[in-house]
Amino acid sequence: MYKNVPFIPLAVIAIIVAAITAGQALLIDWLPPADSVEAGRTFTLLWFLFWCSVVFFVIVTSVLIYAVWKWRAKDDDLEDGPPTHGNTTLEVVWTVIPSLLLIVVAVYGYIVLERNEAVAADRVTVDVYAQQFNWTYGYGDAGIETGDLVLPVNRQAQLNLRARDVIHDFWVPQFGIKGDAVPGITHTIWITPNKVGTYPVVCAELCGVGHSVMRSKVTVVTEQQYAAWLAKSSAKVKAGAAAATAAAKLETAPGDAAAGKTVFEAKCGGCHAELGKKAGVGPALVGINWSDEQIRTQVKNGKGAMPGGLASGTDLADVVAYVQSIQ
Ligand code: HEC
Ligand SMILES: [Cu+2]
Repeated sequence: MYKNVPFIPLAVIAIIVAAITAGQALLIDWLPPADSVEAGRTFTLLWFLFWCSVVFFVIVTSVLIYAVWKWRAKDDDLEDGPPTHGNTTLEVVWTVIPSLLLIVVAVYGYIVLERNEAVAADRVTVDVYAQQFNWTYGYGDAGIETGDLVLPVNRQAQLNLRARDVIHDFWVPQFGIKGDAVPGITHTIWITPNKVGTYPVVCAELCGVGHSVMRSKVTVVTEQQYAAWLAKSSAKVKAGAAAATAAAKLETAPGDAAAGKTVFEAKCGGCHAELGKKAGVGPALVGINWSDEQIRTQVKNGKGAMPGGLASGTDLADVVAYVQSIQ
């Protein structure tokens, strides 16, 4: 039955096609190194699909090339070809094999997805905020907000992706996982980095003129380094909050009008003439009848031609007391 099959020319063509195809696959670095557990699984699935495709591509292409070359019509041959009837065995074979393969691929793909999305109990949870054109990372419980992501190695990270304006896409090529950040939706992805190092975070969704520079980095560190970083950062957050509270306390404490007069001369007198009693660049401040809070806000934020931030802390409390003293 196989007497008429031209095995040798087919084999020669197949070897050439296979060499070209496999060469393309092996000589070019198509994928980044798989530096997360999930990337390992996904990339292996990808290569499995790829090599299955190579096998069928080589078979089909070899037969096609041979047939086109061997049975091409002569120049003066205008006849229709002889009628042929289908080959039932062949048709059954080429239906059954792809069907089986499809089932294998579906099951394999399902297993990879199931494992990649299995949530670990000891995972680290980070809120990722995307905004034209930067990334911010929030470590909820610790109150930390950073511009660069820090993750412990060999521990699952759950990233809750959110967008503050338009659609963005969180992508670390080496982690093999991508996730859209969509306004109004929290989209969750899970990544288990398994190698210490620094990787780029890329926005993979065209999000505006600054899209190409919407990058930050993720640093994967050891569990001890992570704990130390977390402790240090949250201490900094607490110190910052304490300092802000202390400063706010100073600002709102009852001020000293005499000391405020000195501050006023130095900081305000240039625009509010005669120590605020006459109009200059700014209006006269006598008889405005503002509350302390209103004056404080005016000095902190400024308005129109008056710049903000001219006084803070005790100076601010004192200057407010001075303005009240000339009412
Ligand atoms: C660069 C000039 C300039 C300096 C310096 C300046 N002011 Fe003013 N200030 C203005 C102008 C102009 C306005 C009017 C702003 C507006 O309403 O558009 C104003 C408005 C005010 C008002 C509100 C008065 C009203 O009736 O609207 C207060 C209170 C005031 N200044 C307090 C101060 C104090 C206190 C300082 C010093 C810490 C200060 N200003 C420094 C220019 C200045
Ligand atoms: Cu973006």
